[in-house]
Amino acid sequence: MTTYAVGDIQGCLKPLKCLLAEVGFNPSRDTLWSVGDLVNRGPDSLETLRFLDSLGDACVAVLGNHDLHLLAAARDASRLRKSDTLLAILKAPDREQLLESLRRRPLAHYDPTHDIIMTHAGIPPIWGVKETLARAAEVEEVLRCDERLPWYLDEMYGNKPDRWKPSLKGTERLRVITNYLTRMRFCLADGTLDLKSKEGLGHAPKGFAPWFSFPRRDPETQIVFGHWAALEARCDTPGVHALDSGCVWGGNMTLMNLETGERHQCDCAD
Ligand SMILES: [Mn+2]
Repeated sequence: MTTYAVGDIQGCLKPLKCLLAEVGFNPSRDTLWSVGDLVNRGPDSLETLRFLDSLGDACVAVLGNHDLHLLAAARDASRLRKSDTLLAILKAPDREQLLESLRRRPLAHYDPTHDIIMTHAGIPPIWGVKETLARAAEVEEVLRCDERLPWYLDEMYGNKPDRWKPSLKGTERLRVITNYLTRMRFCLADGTLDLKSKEGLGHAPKGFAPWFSFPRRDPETQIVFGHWAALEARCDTPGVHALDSGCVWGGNMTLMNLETGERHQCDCAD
């Protein structure tokens, strides 16, 4: 009965399986959390989705920006970029099944037993756990709605608005929630986002700081996140666990035992 969390997989199925074998992961007993970005850029995105689906309830994955991009590319293939490695999924005989399962995954997952919350990019300093889950649920509802999903996938891209306000409505509201939970790195104390810089801690735009450097609304609750490969899975803020060690960029994949905090890394090439 162990819960493990893994960093961004991005289609790197081999190192994932290597880590699961190393810890003796058993889906009938253990649970695997994934911080999202299950697919893209790596070699085995299709098989990664099939594998995670095969784990059923033993896998809890939140959506990352690449997962949302896959949903958008499935609706309109002209959105595919040169660097995307999503075609095999789009051509797969089971694509509808895989996409259905993906769009039902959450943007935030909270486990009260462990008092740990997981999102792909993190939690802005202006939100506690309760608000994060409520805002995530607004986007999740749209992703699961046949009528509204195509509309939102058309409207989702963009960096504006760059700050949450409770009065936001429609596209602006959903987009800023999505950006906080799936794309954030640097922000201001009031939640204003900078979505341009992708570098490490030393490269904060003037006046900005990493989202986890601000006081937290729920300091007791631990946070698990990925997305920021330049951190190399290191974060000095107590209770905040960075798990993306840039496997798809030639780095390691990181798996963490959420009960003991023990970390395992695998760099086996695909
Ligand atoms: Mn990401």
